[in-house]
Amino acid sequence: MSNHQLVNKYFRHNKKFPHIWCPGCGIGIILGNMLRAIDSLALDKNMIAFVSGIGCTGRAPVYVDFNTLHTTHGRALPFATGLKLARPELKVLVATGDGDATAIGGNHLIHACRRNIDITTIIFNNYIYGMTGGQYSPTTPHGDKAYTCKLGNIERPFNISALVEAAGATFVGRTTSYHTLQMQSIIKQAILHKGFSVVEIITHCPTTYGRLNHKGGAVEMLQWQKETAIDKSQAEKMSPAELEGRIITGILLKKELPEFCEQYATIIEKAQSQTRNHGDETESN
Ligand SMILES: Cc1ncc(C[n+]2csc(CCOP(=O)(O)OP(=O)(O)O)c2C)c(N)n1
Ligand code: SF4
Repeated sequence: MSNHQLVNKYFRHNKKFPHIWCPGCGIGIILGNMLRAIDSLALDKNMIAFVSGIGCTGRAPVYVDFNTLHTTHGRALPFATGLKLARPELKVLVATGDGDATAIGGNHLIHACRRNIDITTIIFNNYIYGMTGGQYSPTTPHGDKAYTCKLGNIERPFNISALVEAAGATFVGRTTSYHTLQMQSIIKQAILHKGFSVVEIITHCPTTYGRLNHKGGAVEMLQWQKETAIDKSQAEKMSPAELEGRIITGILLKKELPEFCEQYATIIEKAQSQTRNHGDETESN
């Protein structure tokens, strides 16, 4: 599909543009490739619900023509959980920044993982709070600068993919905004996975993180992603020392476990049959 066709088919181009993102921001690259993944799966737009919290990333659903929910900071997953339970036939997708997902929303993230609810969560990890001007987030690398740690971050960052795996996610993928074909492929497989799937995408915020850490502009930051990422299949042959500072990409985990909405449906059935049996007993007495 050409870019022109993609815009006409999926964007609310007549209503919601211009968008708020800075020139060179990685968020648009991710959104475009997410739409390409969805298009290649030939999913019905009306059967998709796209949910977000707040942040530059949180604006993504505003611009696209799905069922969309732009909610409160850190709370995309509780909204998405309620929606999925009420309408399990919908494909529910979540877009969330690293701050939204792992700081204010961290508790919701780990519990969604543990429940294995059939939601695909795409975490746009740009290592900083973009929207509010560059405060550090739980993924800001140790020693790097943000406006709230101008002399260098003394906290150790979360490894998002390891965190969600430990919390019980049944599909975990990681890629970068440079690796667009890999990104499409991982997002497709995450959407098709039955259970809680997380795709962590390392992306660039040239305006705050890039500027403060002298990373250059968007081109240099993409170049860094290209040089730093290493596919899982190659990484498996390397030593921990060789992997120091590298971003391991690919599908990091995929396993089948009972899904939350399906289990919830069996509980509803049990409760209803108990009520019916109890009613029968009462009538026969
Ligand atoms: C309850 C609440 N606390 C704080 C804020 C302010 N706030 C808005 S976006 C944001 C952080 C955004 O960073 P991130 O989630 O990493 O997304 P990005 O903007 O980088 O895409 C914060 C702290 C808010 N809107 N609501
Ligand atoms: S502040 Fe950063 S994350 Fe937000 S739109 Fe600008 S470049 Fe993108």
